[in-house]
Amino acid sequence: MTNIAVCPGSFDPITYGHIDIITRGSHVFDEVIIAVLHNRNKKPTFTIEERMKLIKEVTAHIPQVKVDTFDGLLIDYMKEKKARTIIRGLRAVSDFEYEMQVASINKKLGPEIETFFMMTNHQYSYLSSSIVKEVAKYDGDVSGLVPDIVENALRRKFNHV
Ligand code: COD
Repeated sequence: MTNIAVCPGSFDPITYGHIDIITRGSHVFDEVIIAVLHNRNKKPTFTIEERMKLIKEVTAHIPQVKVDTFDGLLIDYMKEKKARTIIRGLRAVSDFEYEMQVASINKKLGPEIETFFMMTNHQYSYLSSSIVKEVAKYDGDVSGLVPDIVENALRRKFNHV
């Protein structure tokens, strides 16, 4: 049986922190689906198409990775894909409370599905898409936080080209 895991998120945009857990997840599972949330209520910086294109480009070298989008409940998407594991990254104690709440509600909705937590690589423990956007907005240096193509996309988005 193929062991499929889903790494869900907003990825607005993808950072080296995300790439680190995706890469490490791909060493554990046969297939890792990066599932980008299509949240109609929230106004993301990058469109769903832009986010998926960036993710595909920066994960193209990992054969186990697929990129997809989902709407609605993650658990319904998991069942549709016959995936048994949700991959989540943990950065700091502050992530824990929220992640435990989400993992618990997901366990109630889909008892057969497990949440698999991976501790962040310490060099990315402070890294989030929001922090990267805040720096990029004011034309700060985001090299080392995101791949070059994401850095260029941020520059274009914030009119710094
Ligand atoms: N180091 C390690 N991991 C990291 C880092 C880092 N520096 N940065 C981010 N991550 C991890 C995050 O912890 C997360 O696991 C993943 O990367 C994606 O991060 P984000 O920030 O892009 O994604 P989120 O947290 O916005 O994703 C939230 C979901 C989309 C998963 C959630 O809202 C969801 O499942 N929505 C669907 C509705 C649903 O089913 N709700 C029920 C549960 S409430």
